Amino acid sequence: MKTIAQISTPLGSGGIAIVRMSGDKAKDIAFSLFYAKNLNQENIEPRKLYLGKFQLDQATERCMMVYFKAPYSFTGEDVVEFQIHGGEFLATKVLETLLNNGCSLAENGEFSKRAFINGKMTLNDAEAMIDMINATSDAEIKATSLLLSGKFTNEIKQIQDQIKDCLINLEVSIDYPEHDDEYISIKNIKEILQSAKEKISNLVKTNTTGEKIRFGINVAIIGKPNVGKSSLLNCLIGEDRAIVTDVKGTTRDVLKETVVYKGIKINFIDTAGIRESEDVVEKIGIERSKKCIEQSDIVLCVLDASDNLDEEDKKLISLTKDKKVIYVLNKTDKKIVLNMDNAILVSASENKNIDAIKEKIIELAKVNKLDFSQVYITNQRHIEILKQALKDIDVALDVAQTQTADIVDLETKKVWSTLGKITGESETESIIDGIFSKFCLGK
Ligand SMILES: Nc1nc2c(ncn2[C@@H]2O[C@H](COP(=O)(O)OP(=O)(O)OP(=O)(O)O)[C@@H](O)[C@H]2O)c(=O)[nH]1
Ligand SMILES: [Mg+2]
Repeated sequence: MKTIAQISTPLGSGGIAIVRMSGDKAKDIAFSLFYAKNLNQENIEPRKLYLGKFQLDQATERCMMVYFKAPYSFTGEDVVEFQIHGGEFLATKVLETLLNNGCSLAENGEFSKRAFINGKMTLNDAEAMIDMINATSDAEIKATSLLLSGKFTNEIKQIQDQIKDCLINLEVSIDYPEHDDEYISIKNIKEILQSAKEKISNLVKTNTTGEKIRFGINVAIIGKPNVGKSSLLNCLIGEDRAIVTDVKGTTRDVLKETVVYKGIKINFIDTAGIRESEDVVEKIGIERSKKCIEQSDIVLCVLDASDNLDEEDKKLISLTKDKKVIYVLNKTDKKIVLNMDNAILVSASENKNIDAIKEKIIELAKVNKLDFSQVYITNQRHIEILKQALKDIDVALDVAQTQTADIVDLETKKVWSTLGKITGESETESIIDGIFSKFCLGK
């Protein structure tokens, strides 16, 4: 395979930049360009940093070099990394020099793809790594690191192995009926498929939480005009983001802002105040607010604590009757008139009791006591595969009731290969390419 090279650190200025090579010729190319006193191809020790000079066209760059000997490297091939002075131009120059001396430019994720091909990581590891790189909250990192630890893959692999064992028995009973009993083999397959169905269904259920970990909890802030929704949003995100005025109908469009609270992402959506309106723009905003209610996980229904509930408030409350709702009584710095059980009393203008809202949100979304010793499915591809596996299992169970062994064999194999799209045991070229193309350059 050709020797590839790329800059592995983000482009831009920094303390150091790393340019990496992987492939059979990595060491040869490195020694044709890098010079360190008393160092040669024979006496270089792997995983040790050497200080030396890298020969550029017109100049030399003083830098460090490290060599990883195959198969003990990230890609499983010979790898050489140069740690050079940070700077986009310099890093590009070093890369150019490597390309002029026998390297090919690595595509997105090509280092990781090679690691996969050489058995250094499973497909799942690769995906977990992408998620880790893109993670934006503690919970996401924790859930993803469990994926990287292989716990999830192992669970799936176990199911796959059990299915494989049964399939082997079944095939033996088809080919050598005198050896194994077909009836018993099919009975075993049914049992294994039933237990797989249960395990996979439980994994699928974790996705509700997994999605919240990954994308955040969507919280719509709704209420009549002027109750202080935008003021509340600004307090919740700790920034003056939304326009606040005493004019009713200030907010015309939805505004989404994300905060991380106790490691969990919460997406707050400020909406237009809901009321009967003739104003065309405001009307559109109100329609959007209603849609927001439907799409949110939780609704913050904001009411004015200094005023009694009127018809509009009551209408609003009935709009949210099928949702998880938190009632927030705002403006408690004024004389409090409104009294409501289970409501949270706050004052946006005095920034009072705001965290109580966030606390209630993570409690209602059931993410306040996450158990990170269990797997949460946070990856969309995984969830789709698991759902497909459940469908395949149902078909296989169905044919196991009525059909002959060879058909049972065929349908059960499908379950096995579907699960293989997670463990990498039956993957096709296109899945692999799809996954690795999501990686950044030099990874
Ligand atoms: N006294 C008091 N006034 C507040 C409080 N919160 C908001 N206000 C005031 O109420 C008025 C309306 O505030 P906004 O945050 O714009 O209200 P809104 O619900 O977003 O209004 P629309 O976007 O028009 O629907 C402003 O004059 C705020 O200063 C509060 O806690 N106490
Ligand atoms: Mg507003």
